Amino acid sequence: MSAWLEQLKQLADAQERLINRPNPPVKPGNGIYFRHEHPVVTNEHAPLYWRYDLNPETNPLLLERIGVNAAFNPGAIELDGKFYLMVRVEGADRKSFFAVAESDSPTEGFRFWDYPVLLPETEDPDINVYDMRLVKHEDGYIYGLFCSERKDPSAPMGDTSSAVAQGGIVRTKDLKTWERLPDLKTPSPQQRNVVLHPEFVNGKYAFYTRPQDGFIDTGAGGGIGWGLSESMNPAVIEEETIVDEKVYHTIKEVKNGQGPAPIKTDKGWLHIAHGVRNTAAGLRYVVYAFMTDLNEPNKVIYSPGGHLIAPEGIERVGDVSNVIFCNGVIARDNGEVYIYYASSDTRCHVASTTIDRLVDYVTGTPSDPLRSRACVEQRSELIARNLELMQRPEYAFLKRG
Ligand code: M1P
Repeated sequence: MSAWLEQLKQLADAQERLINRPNPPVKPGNGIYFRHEHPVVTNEHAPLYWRYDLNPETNPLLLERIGVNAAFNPGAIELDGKFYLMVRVEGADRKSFFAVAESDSPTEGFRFWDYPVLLPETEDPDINVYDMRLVKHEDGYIYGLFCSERKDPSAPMGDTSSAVAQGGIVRTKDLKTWERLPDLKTPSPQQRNVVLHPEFVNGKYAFYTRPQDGFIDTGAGGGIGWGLSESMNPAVIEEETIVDEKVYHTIKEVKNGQGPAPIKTDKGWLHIAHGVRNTAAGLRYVVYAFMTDLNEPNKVIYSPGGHLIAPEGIERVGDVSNVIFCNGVIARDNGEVYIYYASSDTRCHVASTTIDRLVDYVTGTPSDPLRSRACVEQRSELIARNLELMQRPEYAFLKRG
């Protein structure tokens, strides 16, 4: 074997080890979910044939030609017993695109399909696309709701950063052939984190939105919004109301956004969302959960205080540090739930749990009492009940302060 092929084989072997490594849950966890030991997809999972010219005549030094910077914020879906992640892949050139990674297991072995998704464009082409939510709707289609970003046409000369975000929509039956629909129209000047509710509501398509005045700042907008549309082609929301608002001194003080489509449970619609607060080190993104009424999916009935998942260890560091973001979940018929989340806009992880555990978490966790003293009172009530229980001999192994 030539030295060139030898070097290529080394790259291929390293990638196979990465893709095939077991990814066990990290025990004992917190009872709500288990994180898994390794990221499920990273930029290193991108096939070598996406990145290298594999012809020794045109690439005699075996250089990486078109690099992949990151793989994060995946949408997720299970189809016929296989698990699919619609990964936001970001090239070294900063442009994001979508690519499907597939596995027989929900927690390991994800491998990208041969080609990334060649997303159809509208008449006004997207400059950047990201964060696709995959939603199996009762109308029979799988919808992909994503953020479409374009340069702000009203930006003053020299402003090369201002952008406009809108809710892009595609649909498919097989994740292979995609039909592009017009971008969602709402009363808000910008939209991100748009998600389709999986069922009709009053015979209409129902959307979770995130109205925002600016590209980063939500301004007077913000909160997880809600609106109905007669059709998906085009999808038009005349009236937007707020389902879950941003609140001072909480994990969603600056902004929040719906994650994947909510999961239907016996107790209500279970939502996974992200909340953002500001710190001296910049924005901090965490994932939280809440539940809405089965008949009125825009009415919050349970709102546990605090985060469900916050960045830990390596998750804290990346291109946009201190970020946990989730737009993909798989809830299986057997009650297992896989939460796919990304850390710091860099890599994809999975946490495993069950519907029962998440419902117990959402319905049994007290809501944020919004004041330090009230939080201490809330915690002290739990402590008092526990200290009583700890008098029992079977709790003798628990030490007191
Ligand atoms: O960089 C953190 C996240 O920022 C945006 O989320 P939001 O719209 O709530 O601010 C998105 O661009 C998301 O992709 C990104 O992970």
